[in-house]
Amino acid sequence: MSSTPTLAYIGLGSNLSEPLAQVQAAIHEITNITQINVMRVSSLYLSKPMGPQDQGDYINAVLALETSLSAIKLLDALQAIENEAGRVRKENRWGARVLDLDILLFGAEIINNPRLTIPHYGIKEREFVLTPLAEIAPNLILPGGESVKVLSQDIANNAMVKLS
Ligand code: ROI
Repeated sequence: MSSTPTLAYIGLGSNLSEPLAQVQAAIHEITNITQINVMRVSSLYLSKPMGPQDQGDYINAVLALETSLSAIKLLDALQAIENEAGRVRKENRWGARVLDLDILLFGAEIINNPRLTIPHYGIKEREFVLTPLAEIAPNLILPGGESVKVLSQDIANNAMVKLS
């Protein structure tokens, strides 16, 4: 018996230890997971840090995947990739990080538990999430009814650069 896979969106970010290579390697690792089919990958973007400014610029991207995993199992798989990359959990919430993999959306699910808040609380306010998300899913409507394309057109511009 196989159930319908869930379409999920993942935000990727890094500003330590060769951020570009970190994000590219993470995309590769996610693609290699048996229960995951990566459907679309956005361009990579160079973004100014949100939060304290005494940290390097970030590489950000968003990808769309289909998976038979539950949201928590997907989180486990993504955290294993973060840990492998040398991510130290407990590190400053607003500080530099080797690799951040956030589940932005998981189908139409709304999840609020200590490990997982979905939709991700930052989607609507973060240019480095909205712009790549709108690139790969312009017609997406958030569970709250907002259009990703409209949100991305309205978000304040913070000198983000699209690479390649
Ligand atoms: N700033 C940018 N530009 N990109 C990120 O991925 C990012 N991630 C974070 C904080 C520290 C909020 N700032 C960020 O966790």
